[in-house]
Amino acid sequence: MTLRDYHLTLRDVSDEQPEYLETVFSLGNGHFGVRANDPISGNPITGTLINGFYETAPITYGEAGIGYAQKHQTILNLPDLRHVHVSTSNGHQFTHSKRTAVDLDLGSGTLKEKYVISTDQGETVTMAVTSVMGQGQTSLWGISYTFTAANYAKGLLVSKSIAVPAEAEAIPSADPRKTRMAGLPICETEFVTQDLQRYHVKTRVTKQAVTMYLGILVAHGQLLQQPVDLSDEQAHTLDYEAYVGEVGKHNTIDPAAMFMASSIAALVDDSRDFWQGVWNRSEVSVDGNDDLDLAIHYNIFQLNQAAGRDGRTNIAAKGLSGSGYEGHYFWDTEMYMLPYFTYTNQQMARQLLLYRYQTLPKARERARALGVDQGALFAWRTINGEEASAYFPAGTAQYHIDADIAYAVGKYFEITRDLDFIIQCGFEMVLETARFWENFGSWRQVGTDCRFEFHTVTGPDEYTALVNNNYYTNRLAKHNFGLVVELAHQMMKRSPQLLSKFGLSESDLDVYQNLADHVYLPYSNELEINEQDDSFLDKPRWPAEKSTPENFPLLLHYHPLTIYRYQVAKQADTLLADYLFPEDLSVDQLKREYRYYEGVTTHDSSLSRSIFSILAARMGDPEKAYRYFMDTARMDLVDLQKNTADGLHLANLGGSWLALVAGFSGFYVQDEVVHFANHLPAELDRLTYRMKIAESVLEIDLTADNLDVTVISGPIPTYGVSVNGELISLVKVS
Ligand code: IFM
Repeated sequence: MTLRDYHLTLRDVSDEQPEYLETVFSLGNGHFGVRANDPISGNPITGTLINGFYETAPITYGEAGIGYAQKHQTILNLPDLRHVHVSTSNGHQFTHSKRTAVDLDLGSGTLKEKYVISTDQGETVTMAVTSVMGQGQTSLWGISYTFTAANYAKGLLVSKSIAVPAEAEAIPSADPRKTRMAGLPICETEFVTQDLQRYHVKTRVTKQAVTMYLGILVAHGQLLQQPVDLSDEQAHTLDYEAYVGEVGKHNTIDPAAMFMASSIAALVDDSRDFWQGVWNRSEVSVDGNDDLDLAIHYNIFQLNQAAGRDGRTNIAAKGLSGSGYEGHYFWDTEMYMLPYFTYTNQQMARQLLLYRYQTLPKARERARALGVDQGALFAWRTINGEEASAYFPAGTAQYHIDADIAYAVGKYFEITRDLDFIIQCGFEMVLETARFWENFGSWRQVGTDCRFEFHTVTGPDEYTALVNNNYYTNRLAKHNFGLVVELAHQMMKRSPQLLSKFGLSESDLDVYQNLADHVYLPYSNELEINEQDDSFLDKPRWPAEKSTPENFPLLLHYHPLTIYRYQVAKQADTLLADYLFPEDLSVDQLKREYRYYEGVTTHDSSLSRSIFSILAARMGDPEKAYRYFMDTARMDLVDLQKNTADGLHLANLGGSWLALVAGFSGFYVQDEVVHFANHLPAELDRLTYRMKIAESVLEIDLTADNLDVTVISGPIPTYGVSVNGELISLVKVS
């Protein structure tokens, strides 16, 4: 597969609304993100977002309850680094600007934009802007402005300072997906030299601190000190670099010296190296629809921009592209985004799991707050590990997050066999979550059937809350129990003593196996499908008269109690479990379930369509799979959910990769066999992609009547590989 050149331009996006463009063309490097704000008009609300840099404030409840989450956590909007002041030599400010071209190079991570800028008096010049994130050195970001004459060709004065966020009033919104306004941080700006500004940001409550430096690298034609004459027909360029990170204490970095030794060109090289690594590991090529091909590259690009790489941060629901959902991490990571890393970049997958591990003490505290004296409950939405969801019916009640995390640990181990990680961190997470399930569930005798049940729970479908025996939750809890036993046996192969390190004996494993064997999974004999929960199928369907397009998304138009009383799903729920455990049901049952649940699902959540695409492919309806895939792959580029302005839908971006891999090429791993099946839709001529399993990089190549798997680097794998149900032998190509 040849690595091609991919660029996202203004032509490829659906909308020119500024906030939308800021999101779509945002840059990030896992540590911080810079929205593509217009450098002239700026934007008081959003500028720079640092992963995990947040403020807290008490949650004020009208009617509080024991164990409710106590504090909001909100990612902070930090100064806009892109802002630039431009004026004529006689003091006319350039305050109007129009973005005329944008080009995001997915191979080098470089964003190039063109603006026509003008004054109230009509003087006009053009401004070309190039910006790039440091990817090796993730504290760095660089920007370059080049001015050329249009109808104005005389003196131009340019200056730049870090634009402090305005004291914006909180804009009350009934949209729970939007962020709230956190208290502004304490900011101090100082000029170290004329060419170097330092900006200290300290949060008042969380006591986090960051130092931002902005330094000028190159100013051709002394634009900085005195007006430059544009009439000589030369372009005049100013290069700046910013440092965003902690300076002091343990970090002796000297940004001034670093800037001196640096250049925009060096940053572009550093960024290109990083992206070449990403594409080498995870290149995808979709022949037959160029828009889709570009979209999937864009999605992979944004996943890599968003993911915290340091083991202390994670992937926010909106990544670093916007402050929607307050910069919180959800189950989205483990179930939708992590798989891309688990199967292409295991080092990153490990870092993301490490973040969860370091929140385990808080998860234990949370379990205690819920009256459970053993085990751990991870927060539904959080930055620092504490629960930040103020609405428990669709927050803490989604305790499936515990089993989602355990599932992700299991998948990581299945592919890496990284037993050290399991011994050091992974097993503890799996065991502590299983202990929570053990204590939160209850035994019930029904006739001769003795079953372990979970009551008062919310599954992934947020339009159905506080029910009994949500199928997805129970299925994942069952898996969580089984995983304790499986991983314990793996550890015992290394040393039988390891069990006692976790306070376990072999008879405890029997207890977990027994729980796994008895978790109740609701099934409707009448419809011959898995039931979403004990009561879902008994409710009336959502009324037809409330189903016209202006009623959606339902969450913005109806009180939760209106929605909860109906048989209506926001997103894939039981079907999500079907996708995770393909061995559980026949294709016929899958078809029945799909037909049923598709009829009651609104897809108001961006986490839904990718799963419907995968399952349609698996059940032999590639046309439908393709239709859902189109929506999933291009969701933010066409602003399908109408809120891309608040940030990208990261879970969906991960889901679009899954739809290609787990859907069109039928990928799943079970019992040390990697399965593929050809479900390529007729609309596509060919799909090729790379993934890494254990130490081998595989290339998978599908056309209408063929599916090839080859090893392109690393050893021939020891695990089995099956294509369309038959085990094959792999060959290595050089
Ligand atoms: O985690 C999701 C949830 O499943 C649906 N609402 C939005 C959350 C954040 O993406």
